[in-house]
Amino acid sequence: MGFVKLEQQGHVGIMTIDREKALNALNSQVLSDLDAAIDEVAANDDIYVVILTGAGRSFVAGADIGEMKNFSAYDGKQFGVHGGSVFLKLENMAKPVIAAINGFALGGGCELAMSCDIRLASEKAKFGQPEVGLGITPGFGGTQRLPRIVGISKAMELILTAKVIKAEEAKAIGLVSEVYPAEELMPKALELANAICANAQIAVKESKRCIRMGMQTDINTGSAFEAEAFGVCCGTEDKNEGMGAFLEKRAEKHFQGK
Ligand code: CO8
Repeated sequence: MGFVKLEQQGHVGIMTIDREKALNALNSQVLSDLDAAIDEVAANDDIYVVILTGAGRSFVAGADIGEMKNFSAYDGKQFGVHGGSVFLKLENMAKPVIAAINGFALGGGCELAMSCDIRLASEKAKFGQPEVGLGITPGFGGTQRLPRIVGISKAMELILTAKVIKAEEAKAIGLVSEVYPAEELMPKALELANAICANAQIAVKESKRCIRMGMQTDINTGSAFEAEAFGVCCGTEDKNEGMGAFLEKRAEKHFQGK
């Protein structure tokens, strides 16, 4: 995992894309390293929540233009399938993923951020889908996730103009939840991650699953997922602990993920 560093703070796993000299641009190797890192954090039961960030002044400045320049039509499709599958794996991971967007989130970088569950940005972050200016379409989910997140009109505007927007505008259109001064971004991301870690993890995972599945289906089917998840949680010891703490007027709770 040469281009993706992993560290753990408490129950929080921090994945850092680290290809600083190319502003963390995603080439095939970075995608494979990210894939392996996702497998590792997903398999680690001691990690409840994941933070994804970039090394240096960039989150991810896009897919690697040098690598893509010589792609044939076949190569382009394969690259799209590779990146798309890694991003789907991230999105579908049972545990929540917070993007701490420290700088450029362009093209594949914006698409990567959109595959995360919660997006926090530094004031220095910049967002955009510059692909049509390079003669290509977004290829790692931008045409699919951006309209789901910001609505069709804004997504069309951003993708068809290829314009780059600042963090505050990204917040105004709902692309990120919060914007912080650069030095506060990681402390705030950790604070948010730890707030999630403090809750019952089966309920956290079931909630994520319901939201993710619900966004792709009709309300009747989604409500059925939710009822099923609620039933799963009602059978857990954590539900007894959480409700017991409330009824006993006890502040501390000891969830065990069971
Ligand atoms: N790919 C490759 N190298 C890059 C990339 C990139 N996306 N972005 C930056 N770099 C490299 C630069 O080439 C430069 O390398 P070197 O020092 O060897 O010349 C180094 O990073 C530093 O970059 P700059 O000198 O340009 O730094 P600046 O601060 O002047 O500019 C920018 C920063 C504005 C971020 C600028 O680098 C830039 O515009 N980068 C490209 C942004 C972009 O267009 N991204 C979208 C790429 S397309 C894409 O992501 C498609 C995703 C889906 C593909 C699916 C295919 C199927």
